[in-house]
Amino acid sequence: MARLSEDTRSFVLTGHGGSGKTTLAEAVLFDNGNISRMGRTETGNTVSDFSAEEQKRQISIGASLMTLERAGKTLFMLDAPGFADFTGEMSAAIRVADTTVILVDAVGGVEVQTNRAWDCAKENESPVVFCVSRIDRENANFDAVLADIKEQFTRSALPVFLPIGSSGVVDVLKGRAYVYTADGSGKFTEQDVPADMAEAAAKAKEALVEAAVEMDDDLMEKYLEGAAVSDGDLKRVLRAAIVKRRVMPVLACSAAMNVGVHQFLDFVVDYFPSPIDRGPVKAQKGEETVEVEAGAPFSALCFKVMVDPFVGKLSFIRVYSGSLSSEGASIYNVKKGEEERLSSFRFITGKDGKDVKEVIAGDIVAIPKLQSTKVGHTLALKSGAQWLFPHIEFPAPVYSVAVVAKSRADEDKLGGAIARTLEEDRSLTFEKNAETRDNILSGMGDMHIDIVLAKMKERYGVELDVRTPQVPYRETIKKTAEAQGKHKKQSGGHGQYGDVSIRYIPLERGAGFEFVDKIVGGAVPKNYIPAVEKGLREYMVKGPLAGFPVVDFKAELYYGSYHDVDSSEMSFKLATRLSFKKGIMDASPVLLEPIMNAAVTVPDKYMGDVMGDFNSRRGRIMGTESHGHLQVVKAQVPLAEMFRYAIVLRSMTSGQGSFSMEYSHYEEVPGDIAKKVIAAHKQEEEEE
Ligand SMILES: Nc1nc2c(ncn2[C@@H]2O[C@H](COP(=O)(O)OP(=O)(O)O)[C@@H](O)[C@H]2O)c(=O)[nH]1
Ligand SMILES: [Mg+2]
Repeated sequence: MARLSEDTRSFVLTGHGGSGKTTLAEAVLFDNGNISRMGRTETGNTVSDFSAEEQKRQISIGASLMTLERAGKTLFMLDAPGFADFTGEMSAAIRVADTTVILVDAVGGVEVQTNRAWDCAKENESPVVFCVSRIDRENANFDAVLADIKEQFTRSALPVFLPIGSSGVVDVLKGRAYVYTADGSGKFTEQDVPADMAEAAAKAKEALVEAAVEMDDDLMEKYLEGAAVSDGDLKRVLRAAIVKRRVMPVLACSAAMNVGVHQFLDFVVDYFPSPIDRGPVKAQKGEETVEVEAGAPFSALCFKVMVDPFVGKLSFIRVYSGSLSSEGASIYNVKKGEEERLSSFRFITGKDGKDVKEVIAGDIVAIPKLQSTKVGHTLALKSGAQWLFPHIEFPAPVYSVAVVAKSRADEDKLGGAIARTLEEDRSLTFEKNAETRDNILSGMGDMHIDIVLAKMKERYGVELDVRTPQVPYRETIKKTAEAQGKHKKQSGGHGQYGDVSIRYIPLERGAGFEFVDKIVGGAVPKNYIPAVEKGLREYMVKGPLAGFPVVDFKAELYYGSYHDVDSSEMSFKLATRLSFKKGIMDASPVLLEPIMNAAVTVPDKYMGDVMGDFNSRRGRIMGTESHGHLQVVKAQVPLAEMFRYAIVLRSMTSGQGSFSMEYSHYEEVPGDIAKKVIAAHKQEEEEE
C-alpha cells in the first residue's frame, strides 16, 4: 500500500551534550522492536553513535538518522549532537525535521546548547516539544526544570506528562498512569493516576485545554460557557496549537531506565505534526518567493553529506513535495542546473540502509553516489519544479590552526582528502592565508579540529602537524616623510642609473595604497614612472619594519634624475627600493593587527570571569545583553589573543559558554608588544 505524507512524522532530538538524546533514540528503537537489546553511549554500541570517533569519545558528532514504522506511520528520527563544536549538524537537522524535541536534563535544567536549540527552532518556526530527561537521577526536579523552561523560553510550555518519581509517568491528557518495572526492560502497567497526583494532573490538563481551545472560536465559546471538550475535539485543537507553536508540550522520561519511552512514542504518533500539518514551505523561483505545497511536483533539499568508507558517498535529503520512484533514472540539481544519475533511495537507521522504491513529501532518506550535489542544494526533476529552497546556513568557524603535511607523501594526498572532508563537514573551512602563507584549517573548536585530523588520518592516511597560525600583521606609517633613492653603478660596460624622490603620506585605515605621479619637467622620464609604481607595489608586500605588508599610505613621486645611456626600468626599480626602505622607516612606521568582534554567551555566574579575561587579552567590552539567565558579552579583541579562546572559554565555564567571532578591522599594536613581534621576526629572518 502506498504511504501517505499524512502518515509521516519527522523529528530531531536536540539539547545540551549529555542530556540523553542518543540514549533516548536507542530506547525508542528498542521499545519499537527495531533492536533486541539497548546499547549504551559509554560502551560505544548505540545505533546512533556508530562512527569510530563517536565511539571513542562517547559523544555524538554527526546528526544521525533512524527510520521506524509505528502504528501505520513512518517515523524519521534525527539524533543531533549536543556539543557546541557541532552546532551546524544540529541546525541543519532542525531545518528539515517537522518537530524539534528539546531534551532538558532533570537536574541541570536549561543549559547553553538548550538555548541554541531553542533559538534555532524559533528561526525555523519549528514546533517544539520539550522532554525533561534523566528523571531517575538523584536530585531530579521536574517542577524546577519546568519553571526554568517557562522563565527562559516560553509560557507556552505546558506539561503533558508528569513523572511518578522515577518509576513512570502520568499522561494528563489520557488521565492515566504508566508504571514501569525497575529492570529497564520497558515493561509497564497502566494504572489510575496516583491519588497524590490527581490534582496536579487535572490542573495540567485544564491548562492544556484552555490553551488549545483558543485555536477554534466555536469550541472556545462552548468551553467558556462551561461545556466539556470532547477527546476528539481536544486532540484536533491541541495538534493545531502545537504546529502553530502556541502550545509546547513538556514530556518526561528516563531513557536509560526505559521509563516513559512508550508514551513518548505514542505522543509522537498522535500529536507530532505531519508535513501536511506543517503546511507549505517557502522557496525562491527566480525573483519570486513561492509556497511549495506537499502536493506540488517532486522537490527536495540536501541537508547532509556523509562519506562512508565502504558504501561511498551518501546524500541525505528531505522531500518537501511530490513523490519520486527510484526507477526514474535521474534527478536534477536545480542549484547547479545539472542532471545526476539516481541509483536508489535508502531508508537509513544509523549506519544501515534499506532500499525503498518511492519517496514522498515528508520523507528523509539518503541517495548513494550523487556526484555534484552538496549540502543546501535543491533537487527536483528536470521536467518538473524549478524552485530553490533557502540555503542552509552554518555558523562561522571560531577556532583555527595552521596545518603542515608531515611528509611529502602526506602533502600529495592532502588536497584530495581535504576536499572530501569539506564536503561532509560544512562547519569546516580550509584556506591558504595570502599574507602569512599558512594553510589554515578552521572549525568550531579544538575538539572539532582534533576529530577532523583523526578522520583524515584514519580514512585517507594523511598525517598533519598542527601549529598556532601566524597573525597576519601589517605595517603602516604615522607621519609624512620624504626619501631619495639613488641607484648608480659604473662597473665597466653599461652602467646603471636611477634616482627618485618620493613622499610617503599616511592614509586612513582601510584605504590601501595610492600612487601619485607629481613629476614636472621630466625629472623622471614618463617611460620609467610605471617601473617606480611597480617597484613600490612589489616592495610593500614585505615592509622594512618587520617584513609584513605595508598598507594605508600614499606615495607621491615628486622628483628625480636620469642618465641618457645608463638609466633603465631596473635601475629605477632599485632606486625606488632604496627610497621606500628609508622613507617608511622615517615615517614613524607601526605594526597593525587584526581586531575581531567576539560575542560570548555564558550563564550569569561566569560573566565576571569572562569580562576579566577579556581585559587580560587586551579586549574592549562593547556591551552586554541578557537572555534569561544567560548573558551575552560583546567585545573587540586582537586576533593574536584569540587563537586558543575556544579552549579557554570551555575550561573557564565548565563547557557552558559558547562564542562567535568575526573579523572587524586593523588597529595599531601597542608599543611593547610590537617590539616583541618585531624582535621575533628579526630572529626568524636571521635563522633563515
Ligand atoms: N541516569 C541517567 N543517565 C542517562 C539517561 N540517559 C542517558 N544517560 C547517561 O547520560 C550520558 C549521556 O547520554 P547520551 O545519550 O550520550 O547523551 P546525549 O549527549 O544527549 O546524546 C550517558 O552516560 C548516558 O548513559 C537517563 O535517563 N538516566
Ligand atoms: Mg548523543
